Amino acid sequence: MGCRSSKPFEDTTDEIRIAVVGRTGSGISQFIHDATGSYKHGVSNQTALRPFTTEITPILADIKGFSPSVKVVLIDTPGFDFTRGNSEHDKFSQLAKWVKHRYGSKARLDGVIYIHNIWTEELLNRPPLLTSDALEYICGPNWREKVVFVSSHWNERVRDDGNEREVLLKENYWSFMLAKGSQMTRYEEPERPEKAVEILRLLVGGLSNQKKELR
Ligand SMILES: Nc1nc2c(ncn2[C@@H]2O[C@H](COP(=O)(O)OP(=O)(O)O)[C@@H](O)[C@H]2O)c(=O)[nH]1
Ligand SMILES: [Mg+2]
Repeated sequence: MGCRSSKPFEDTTDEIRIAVVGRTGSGISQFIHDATGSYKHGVSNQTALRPFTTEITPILADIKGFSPSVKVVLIDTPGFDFTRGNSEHDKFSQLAKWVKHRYGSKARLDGVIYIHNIWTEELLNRPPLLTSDALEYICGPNWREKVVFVSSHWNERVRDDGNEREVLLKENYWSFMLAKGSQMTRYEEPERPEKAVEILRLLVGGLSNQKKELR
């Protein structure tokens, strides 16, 4: 993928940092729990009414199937909530500030996993994601190649089978991102560690080698 062959990271840490973002309740913390096998306390109770994750939290994890030399940090984030006026852009800005504050001004994020509950309709009515100064600032100019859009909650099928919703997202909200190298996949139900790791692999791929070469 382009992001691995282009300009090296200014940040020479061998840690691979991936932020997980999305709307509250979409399954951000659940995904981190499933990928890491820990962090159960970070996942909200299904019946919780309020946002459960209120702080940006890095989780250093041994990912099953990854070499022990690959250090992955998954960054849990409070969800955005369009109805309360805090959009994805506000949250991306907070994330960018947090990354620079925590890891230093030259620090980079290696990837962003954007989780979306397939049954919530709001993204279908929102303007497509085209730009993000904040993500560009922390992921670099080819930031779009480092973003994976992951639809979740497929197992909560209500009316239709969800396929049409996915197509609409592909053709609208996410189309520009896909054209510029972002990826899109499903996380069909929680407690699927293998699938969660497969999604991480979409981002990690050859990245660990690139990081080592820089040392
Ligand atoms: N049915 C179903 N429940 C899920 C899925 N992903 C997460 N959940 C549940 O939804 C609730 C909210 O998940 P959580 O990860 O805490 O949400 P977030 O961190 O605010 O995005 C938890 O009870 C999860 O177990 C999914 O794909 N399907
Ligand atoms: Mg959470």
